[in-house]
Amino acid sequence: MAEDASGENNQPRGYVPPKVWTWDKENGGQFASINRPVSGATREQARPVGKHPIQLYSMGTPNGVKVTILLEELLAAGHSGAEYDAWLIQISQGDQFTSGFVEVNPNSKIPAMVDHSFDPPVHVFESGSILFYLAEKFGAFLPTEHRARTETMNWLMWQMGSAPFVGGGLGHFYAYAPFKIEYAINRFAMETKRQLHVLETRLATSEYIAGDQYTIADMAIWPWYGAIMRDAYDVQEFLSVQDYPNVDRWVDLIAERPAVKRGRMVNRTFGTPDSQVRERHDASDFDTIAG
Ligand SMILES: N[C@@H](CCC(=O)N[C@@H](CS)C(=O)NCC(=O)O)C(=O)O
Repeated sequence: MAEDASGENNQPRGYVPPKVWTWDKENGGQFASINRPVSGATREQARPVGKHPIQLYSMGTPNGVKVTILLEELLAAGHSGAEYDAWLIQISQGDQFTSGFVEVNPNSKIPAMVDHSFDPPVHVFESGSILFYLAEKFGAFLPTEHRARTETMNWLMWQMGSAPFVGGGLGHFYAYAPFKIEYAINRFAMETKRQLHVLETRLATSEYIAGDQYTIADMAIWPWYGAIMRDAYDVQEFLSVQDYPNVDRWVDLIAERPAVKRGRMVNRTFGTPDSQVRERHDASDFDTIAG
């Protein structure tokens, strides 16, 4: 750590990190009140279980939508075993800290999934792991040919490692932090633009992320970078997103898919009422909302 005993150059001015950090106050940022420096359940509550083997516990954020897009794509491709119940986990109300959720994901983040077609049921957490699990289970959206499969996994892992700089970095400091910190915003704006340029370069020579096939890599990357290109954090002008025409082309290409349109609606808690299927237990739940 750079030394500045007086804290004169720090923000806020005069702040010097103590020798040992203690949890003595909330940081004031949006969502601050639900976070704690320890893991584990804060209240006893069993998870609901519906009629299908696949039980999803999630919310319609970019990380949640990755999985509902894949499930809807699997169903559209005729994999009827991918029928699922999607239960809403309201993270602003701390549902991710209920005992039933923590049993599945000790990290208390959506999405989490349980596959009841095994005894005992299989617990799956981390969106990338869920995408890989389902793609393997149904033999879909993950190429079997060595190079194409490796390329898909490269980009899937790229997304898992990169998007936290966008959401937890730029999104947090540009939109959610209680005050604007130039240093933090510059650092994460630079990184987000660098990542968009990585995608721009790739998509200049490739129709989809991993090559000429639509894969779980597209499903992982689109919810985050599609949102950054279109409406997330009100940051589009700030980032000059018009500088990424190939990303723009690909964002529309994915957005037009009927299964993507359905997947985006599941566990959604914002937007117009007719865009929200808060819980999904049957394909007809989309008709109810449309009607
Ligand atoms: N790496 C995880 C990230 C999941 C994640 O950050 N989920 C957020 C919503 S998008 C969450 O559950 N936040 C609740 C909390 O932080 O308490 C994944 O991809 O599954």
